[in-house]
Amino acid sequence: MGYENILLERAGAVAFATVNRPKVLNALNAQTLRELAAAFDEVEADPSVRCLVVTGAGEKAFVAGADINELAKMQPLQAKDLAFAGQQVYARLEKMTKPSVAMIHGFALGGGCELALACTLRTASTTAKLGLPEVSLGIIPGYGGTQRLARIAGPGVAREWVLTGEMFGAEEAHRVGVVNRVFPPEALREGTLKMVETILSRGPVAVRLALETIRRGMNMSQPEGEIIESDMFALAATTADMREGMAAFLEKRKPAFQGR
Ligand code: CO8
Repeated sequence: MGYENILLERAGAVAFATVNRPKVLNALNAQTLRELAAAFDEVEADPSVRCLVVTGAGEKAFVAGADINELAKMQPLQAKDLAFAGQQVYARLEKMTKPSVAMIHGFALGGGCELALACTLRTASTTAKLGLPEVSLGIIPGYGGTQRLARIAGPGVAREWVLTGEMFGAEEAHRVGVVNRVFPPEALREGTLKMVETILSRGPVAVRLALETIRRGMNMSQPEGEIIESDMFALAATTADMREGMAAFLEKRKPAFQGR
């Protein structure tokens, strides 16, 4: 598919999906959300891609939220449909079999913060500002933010962020566990890619199984989650990657994983 509002680029095993509407701080209108959904499908279907980095174009913003020009016109049932449609797009991202990293510089607000929360991991530059300012507009987060923030950082943090609508700097977001790693602006890309390279150097099947196990376990009790874990552990034990990983350790060499 041809994209107008996003850029989808590949560099080796890493794909970059960049929201590209810098004049409106990469605000997400309906078309941009549709394009993101198509990009997630494309990345998932491409066996040469093993990790997705999501980011925003321009100096000022990752994504400053849903496009308020569109939101301002919505009626209640339309609002429900819009929220539901966006939730499906973000669920698509979250359920990908490949890890995703939100690389955040500048503003990540509202639907933009929620986009970052739907990624597997988040890196940020020291200049990043994150938040869920929806209550300032008389609405609440509608792209999964109330649910994901509470799961990632706990209900106390979710209540603080959602009820105050304030913006939080990268260091604070890191302190409460929303952001995994913080870098100076000039080192954000390199630092993010270094983390990605580390993940890519591990057993590919193991990474995929671990990702799925954590995601599925988030929505069930611990004993149920541990059943998934032992099943996935057994599946990992059937792989050539497991034999290679253990042989490499015992032979004191680097593993050459084949992803099977
Ligand atoms: N939507 C539309 N346009 C936007 C948005 C946005 N979210 N954010 C910024 N813009 C536009 C501005 O209107 C401005 O356009 P113009 O140049 O034509 O006036 C341009 O981007 C630059 O922005 P500013 O001049 O405002 O830049 P500042 O540096 O002064 O301020 C801020 C930056 C603080 C980020 C400010 O732009 C701002 O507060 N933006 C809105 C942030 C916000 O409230 N985001 C949440 C939106 S609601 C949401 O995301 C809900 C998600 C769930 C929806 C579920 C159902 C549909």
